[in-house]
Amino acid sequence: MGKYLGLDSSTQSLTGLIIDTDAGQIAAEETVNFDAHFKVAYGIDKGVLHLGGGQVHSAPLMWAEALDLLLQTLREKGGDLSQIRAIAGSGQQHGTVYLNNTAAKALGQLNGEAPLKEQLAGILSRPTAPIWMDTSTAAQCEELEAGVGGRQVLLELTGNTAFERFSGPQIRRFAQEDPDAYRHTAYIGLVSSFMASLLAGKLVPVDPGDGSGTNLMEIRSRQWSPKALAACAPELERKLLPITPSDRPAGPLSPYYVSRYGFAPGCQVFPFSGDNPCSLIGLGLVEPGQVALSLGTSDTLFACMDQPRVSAEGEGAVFASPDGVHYMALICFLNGSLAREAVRDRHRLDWLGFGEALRHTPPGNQGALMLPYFAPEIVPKVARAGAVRHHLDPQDAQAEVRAVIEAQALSSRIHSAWMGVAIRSLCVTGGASANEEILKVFADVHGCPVHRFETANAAALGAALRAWQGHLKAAGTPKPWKEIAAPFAKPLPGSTIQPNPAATAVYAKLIGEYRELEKRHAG
Ligand code: ADP
Ligand code: XUL
Repeated sequence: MGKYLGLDSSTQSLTGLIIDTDAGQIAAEETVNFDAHFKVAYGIDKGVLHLGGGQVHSAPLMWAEALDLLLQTLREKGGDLSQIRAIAGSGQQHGTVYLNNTAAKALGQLNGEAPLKEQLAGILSRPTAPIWMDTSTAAQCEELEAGVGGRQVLLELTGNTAFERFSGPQIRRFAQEDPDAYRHTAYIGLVSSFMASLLAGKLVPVDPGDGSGTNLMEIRSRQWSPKALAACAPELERKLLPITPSDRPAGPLSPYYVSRYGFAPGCQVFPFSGDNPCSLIGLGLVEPGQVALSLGTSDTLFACMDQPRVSAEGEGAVFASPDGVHYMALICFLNGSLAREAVRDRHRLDWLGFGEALRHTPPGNQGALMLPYFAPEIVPKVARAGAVRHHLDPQDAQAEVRAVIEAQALSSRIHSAWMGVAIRSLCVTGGASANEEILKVFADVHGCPVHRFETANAAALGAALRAWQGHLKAAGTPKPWKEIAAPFAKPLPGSTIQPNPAATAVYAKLIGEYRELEKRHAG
């Protein structure tokens, strides 16, 4: 028992969450928002860099700087970090980090006298990292599928068809566009493995949960697929960090953190996983059939599964669960919070006004519909940005608000059919899960209760739970996942939102019309 730290390195922020397993409570939770601290220094907007032509990157050195700032804040506000026994983490999925041959040495020599950013400034062979919002790799997706013998082969091998945001196509594009820099790349890792490496002071492998989001991992053996690596880029087998089980200790925390922030020398570091796989754990989805919704920068709907059921049409993705046994089905919508913000800002509203608009408009929006493609969409695949309005007055702020939320909820229902899981309830997390009016629409469209939790950051909580589980297992006193999740991943009493049957009936009729509209415009 003791305290465990979970970190979530997401698109717009870095969060640290400490659990106290003796008290069965969250002991501290702090967030560093990237734009609030680093907007000018790194030229970011909402955590990312738009480089043109669909390329969306972020800055690994900014994440390192954020880690120093977060740990300083946690020490100031969260108390004595020497009580933390182990740390695990979560990273935005699919993003790739490219390191040169000085990286391992620099990580191993971190010295508590100077910040990470100063000591690690020279380790990148590519200064920025392409992330999940990048849509520039359509050609590489086709090439990767063809290279392994076709789309169906890649699907069977890795559980996924090729996606523009997945790491494999991103690596291939880099190798093609900048072969010199690719040649000088000694190691390629993910956002998750990069953050874990900063903590362990050495290169930490990739976990299978996040490895699944590369198009390069055999989904059943949870190992890199030699066939996919060969089809992706030269010498990738040598450059790509290996895969390790999610609960195998990566090593002790680097002395850097002991001297700078007062951690105990024996504090263990566990591999980081993807943010969605960690949310799966943080919401207690450790048995098949349970379904969750994350309303973060992206909106994702996901479920725990026994077997890696695949989405042949490319509607969804399949990842290995970091519980080491199960799988997760996931649908990712790019137009999540940023689409909600686009409507909010267009009509000069705040979140309170946004909620008011939902309260004052009827389910079904009197026939007004929107396809909320403020940016290119992942599901359904929409290559070019452009919101579509159908019987919707663009000047009618209230109708616009309802239209964007109904579209998101209807789309999540339409595109979840392939998962083959009956949605009887939805566990929610992510920044927008604070908005009750938004959740009511999701409850009505899915016709099921929506459960809320103490923290809206299930990814960081899941990471902390993974640290606890890994630490117990390494000590020879393992605990079943159900018992690990139970004290923390439980809905807040009295917070469940029930569907309104009349509204559910309206949406049951509307769904066909929405599907038709989508078919006319997607592609
Ligand atoms: P990520 O982990 O992807 O970086 P978060 O889960 O932290 O994202 O969610 C951040 C988003 O939450 C912001 O972009 C913002 O739009 C949204 N958000 C925060 N509060 C509210 C609210 N009250 N209503 C709707 N959306 C909100
Ligand atoms: C999932 C996905 C996003 C990122 C960022 O496939 O691309 O949800 O993990 O949160």
